[in-house]
Amino acid sequence: MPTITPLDASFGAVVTNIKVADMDAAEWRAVEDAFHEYAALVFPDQHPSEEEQIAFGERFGDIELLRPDPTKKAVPITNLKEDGSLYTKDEFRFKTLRGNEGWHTDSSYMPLAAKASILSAIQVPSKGGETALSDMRDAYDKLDAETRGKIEGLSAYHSLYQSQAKNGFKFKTGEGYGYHNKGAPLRPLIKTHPVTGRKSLFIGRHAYEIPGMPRDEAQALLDDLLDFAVRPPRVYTHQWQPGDIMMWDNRCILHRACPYDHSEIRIMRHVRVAGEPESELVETGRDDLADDFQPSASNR
Ligand SMILES: O=C(O)CCC(=O)C(=O)O
Ligand SMILES: [Fe+2]
Repeated sequence: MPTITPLDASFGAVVTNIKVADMDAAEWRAVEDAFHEYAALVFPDQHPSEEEQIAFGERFGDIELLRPDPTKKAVPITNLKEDGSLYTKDEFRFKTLRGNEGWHTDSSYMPLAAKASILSAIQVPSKGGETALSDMRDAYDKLDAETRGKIEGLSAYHSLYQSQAKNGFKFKTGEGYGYHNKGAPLRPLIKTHPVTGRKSLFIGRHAYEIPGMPRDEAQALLDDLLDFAVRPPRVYTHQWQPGDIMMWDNRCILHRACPYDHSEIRIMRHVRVAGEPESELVETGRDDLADDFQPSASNR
């Protein structure tokens, strides 16, 4: 049976004495229970093949198909191009990688947000390039009563066009991955976990506008919440070794990639488990994208 060792944080555990590619029913039950309890799990020294990582993901639910190749269930998150060169700063994929360095939760800007993300390390730089996670359950628990009262019942629009534009990476017309042209998803700031019933803050870089509140006031509130949330003991920063797997529950954990020297190669593999429609599918609202976030003929 797996050995489950809690991290020195409000969440997360390291799981050893198990191969995720080869679990019996009892081991799988222990892993799934640990996922719900700890919300993030680290599995050192797994070296999964692409098929094994996908199969592990499929134990948790349907796999979300992602750009750049929506026929693939696993995507490389890497600065290495197929021709062996590295992405340079004007390229679209480079901007996606830099965007990942802001705290976020996956696919919150799509109508169906993600349930879990499973990342494995294939090649890591000599320093930097960690992945940091933060526990939004503990963040919610520790909010002062005034803030809690203030955000009760509020929702925010989530948009990737907006979060990338704010980083100076404005989409070009026809470019991009997201949903905003059909209306941004509107998601409550306080989320109740569909399995555990625990409440958490549902924020991050894609959240940007709160109906009924001036845009700058909403942004200031979201910034303050994020600043409060991503602090110890709610943060864990994973220093990757090739072969590690780390997974997190996107319904209650924020994550971000940490910077590294872009002249070094970093190759990760990502498998994303789709949210269950009962809990992660929301109506897309009628939000209008502000002019400074609109796609344009050229990016700046
Ligand atoms: O590259 C990383 O460390 C994290 C990338 C990311 O945002 C993700 O896997 O969803
Ligand atoms: Fe991500």
